[in-house]
Parts: sequence; C-alpha cells; structure tokens
Amino acid sequence: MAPLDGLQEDIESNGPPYVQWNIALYDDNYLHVIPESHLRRNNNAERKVERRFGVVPLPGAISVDLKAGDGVVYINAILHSATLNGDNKRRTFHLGYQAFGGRGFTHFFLPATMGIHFVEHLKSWATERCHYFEKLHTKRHNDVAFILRAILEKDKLAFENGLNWIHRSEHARMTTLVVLSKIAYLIRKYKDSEAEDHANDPCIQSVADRFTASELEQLWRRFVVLDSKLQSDNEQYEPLFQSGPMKYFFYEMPVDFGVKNFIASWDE
Ligand SMILES: O=C(O)CCC(=O)C(=O)O
Repeated sequence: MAPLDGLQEDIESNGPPYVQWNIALYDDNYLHVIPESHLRRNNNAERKVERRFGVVPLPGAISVDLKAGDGVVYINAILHSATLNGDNKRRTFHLGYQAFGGRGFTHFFLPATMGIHFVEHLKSWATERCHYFEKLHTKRHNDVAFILRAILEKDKLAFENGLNWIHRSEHARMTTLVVLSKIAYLIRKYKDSEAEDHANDPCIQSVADRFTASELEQLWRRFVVLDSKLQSDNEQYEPLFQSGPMKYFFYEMPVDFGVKNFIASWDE
C-alpha cells in the first residue's frame, strides 16, 4: 500500500475506497477499535505496542458489542484487532466492499472478487448483481493495464487520461500513483508464478497476463525514481503495522514529487 499519510489524505479528501464489514451470527464482542485512529498517525503509546508475537490489547481501544444479526462497517485504516475471548463460539461474516467510480482509486489491488462460481444457487436478481460486480472488477483490470501500458510506452496523454478516469479527484493523486507502483512491482514479481503467496492473487495475474516479462522489466524501470523516493536508507519499523521491518516509509509520502515529476522521471 501507499504510506499511511497518503492513504489518509485520500480518505479525507475523496472518501474511503473500501470498507470492511463484520456481520455477527452470534453475539460477538471480539472486535476492538481505537476510535478516530483512522485519520492520524499512530501515537507514542501505540508505537510501543509489539504485536509480532500475537494479539495484544490496544491502548484506548473499545470493544464493539454486536448482537447476533448486527453488523458493523468500518474503514480498515482504523487501528483494530480481534481479541480471543474464552470459549465463546464466534461465527462472523467478514467481508469488504469496494467503491467503483468514486473520486479516488482503490488502496490495494486485493482481495479478489467473490467470483461467480456459485451463482447457480442464487435467485436471478442476486446472480445479476454478482455478474455486475465481476464486470466492474474486469473494467478495473482493463483500466489499470491501459495506464501501465501508457507508462511503458511513455505516452503522457494516455497516462494522464487514464489517471483521470480511475482517480477523478484532484486531491491525493500521488496516493493512486504509489498504488500503481505497487501493482507494477507485484505483476513483475509474480508474472506466471505459482507461488502460494497471498499477494499472488488472480487480480495480479489478470493484469500480468497483458504484458511480457521483458515489458514488465521495462515498466518497472519507469517507477524506479518514484520507488526510491518511498524509501529510506535505513530500515524502518512500526510495530502496529502488519508488515515487518522494511526500508519503505510507513507514513511519509514523497516530498516535492508529483505526477508531473513522475512523468519527467521516465527519461532519467
Ligand atoms: O476479526 C475481526 O473482527 C477483524 C479481523 C480483520 O480486520 C482482518 O482480518 O482484517
């Protein structure tokens, strides 16, 4: 994903592109959240909490009390965890809802769609909805492939038009550009790969299929300057994030580097 500052700027300016749902089938108070943490950096108390060795209590968290049949919908950038709670049986639908045609773009290319392999069991109106969702995802893959090809071919106009389609807002465009850099990274890494890695997803394969391996090498070269601006010389670590230590900044977006600089960097 992009650094947290960029994700939060996008959420604030353009609305959340993705929301997460829990729908409890039994009474359920497992989910804990730190209210209002979705639009700020982690504070000092939170930065001391080490989660690498398992689920830990979050400072200032409240539990979300759901009765059987209740649902809660939340922006997944909020600090949250699910604590174990004795022997209670937990049965909760956990799903995500992605926006299409919004002002911004998705923050990550996963998870895959829920598919259409089960639609024979559904009523016709529900079958139609599932086919419609599938169409939206396919269009997103096509749009992303179009933009990446424009970048590969250094076609400035096509790139700018493509970026306008997928991210209509003038705000937080760099967030989407960073997300595109992550997609370019993943399709190069997983092209024709059978790795059983959660990032090696059908969405990634669907876009990778439109490029040859050597095109993907060339495409990645267009992102190298941007990618270097997302990294520090030293390893970074933020314990409450899901990733381990890495050189990528957890919070900071590139300074003094916008879409125009990205285009100029193709020739560096
Ligand atoms: O179990 C929960 O209630 C939250 C889990 C969650 O957010 C996740 O798996 O991404």
